[in-house]
Amino acid sequence: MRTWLRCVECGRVVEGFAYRCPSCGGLLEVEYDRLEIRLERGESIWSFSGALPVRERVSLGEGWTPLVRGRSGAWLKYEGSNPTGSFKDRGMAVAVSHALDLRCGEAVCASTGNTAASMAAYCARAGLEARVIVPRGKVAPGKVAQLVAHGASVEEVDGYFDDALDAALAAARGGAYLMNSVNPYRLEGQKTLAYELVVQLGRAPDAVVVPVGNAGNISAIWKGFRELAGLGLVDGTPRMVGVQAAGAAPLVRAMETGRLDPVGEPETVASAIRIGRPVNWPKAVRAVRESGGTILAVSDWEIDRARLELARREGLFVETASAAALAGYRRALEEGILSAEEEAVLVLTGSGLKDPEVRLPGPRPATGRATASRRPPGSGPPGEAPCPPG
Ligand code: AN7
Repeated sequence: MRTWLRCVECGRVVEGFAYRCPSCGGLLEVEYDRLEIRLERGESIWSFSGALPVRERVSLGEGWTPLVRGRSGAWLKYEGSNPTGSFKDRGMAVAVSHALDLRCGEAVCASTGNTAASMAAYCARAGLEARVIVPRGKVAPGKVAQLVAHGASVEEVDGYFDDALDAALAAARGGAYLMNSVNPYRLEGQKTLAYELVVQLGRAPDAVVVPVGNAGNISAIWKGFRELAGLGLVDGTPRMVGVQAAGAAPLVRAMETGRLDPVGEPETVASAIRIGRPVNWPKAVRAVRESGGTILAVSDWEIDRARLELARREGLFVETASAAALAGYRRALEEGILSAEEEAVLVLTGSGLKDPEVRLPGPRPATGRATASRRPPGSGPPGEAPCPPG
């Protein structure tokens, strides 16, 4: 298999490794002369090695996570059962393998927690130095414990994820291998979620609903479906529905304007997606447009409530950001963006054990329901009680 990088903005082909297009600074994407995607069950993402651009194969058994039919009617893809408890392991297995291919000894990332936890574990496994940069006081405690346990060196910056990313980019210019999702190799690992869904369902779903922070995952999953469609392995492709927290939702406007106005001080209880300047926004906008999907913003109240609903009605304890998928699905049904007849998959991106503070939301605040009057009777969440009935 031969691979190269192509700029998603100007189309320039880049041989060798880069994080950005040398001509225009655009994001890069991995391309292949020949993709081989074996649509059958496997033990890890490496069952798709014919579509992964590396020689080394570092693995902790990532991927092949459960797909559970929810009582809500939607399918629940539970990424919390990856080795470090989030979807990041798919990408990290490939990116750490690539770092080994390149003989890099040190990896760096900025993170709201999960990228760092995953990187720390995979670097421990592969014998690489792990250096993580996180926003001070804004990382869930389970993720901090993972960093300490796996022996990563941790640097805290005052500010937000976006400030930490600037510091990580500087470290990468100094020669460290950058594990953030601006790295196109990492996203190759994450595209395997699309392949898995097609194996698990026997077809592509009608919609995939994904919590969005830096917008790498929604872009990666869409690339997976595009590849399957290009090979004639699926009949149709799903609409990609991204969900942001209302206090950190720059992509909602970017979809309309075609440019990104960063949110300077992003605020949300969903610390994993508290990101004001999503680096992959051009890829995400393309994924949503090509797929006929949308980006929604949901309130913190809706996220907290969805998290409880997942725990109490579905039996799945997910981290706060992951609950945005269900909150967004509910909103999409309310607004008529999706119908209950459509087959939707909610990507539950991480485990609740990382983020053990459980908030019991009170009555819906007046500002928490932008579309109350438009909700058809009976289509919304069950009742307005603080906790959904069990
Ligand atoms: C649970 O770990 O950005 O849109 O630094 O941890 O691909 O960024 C985490 C992101 C969703 C959003 N759900 O994914 C990080 C980080 C969970 C997450 C997202 C994250 P992207």
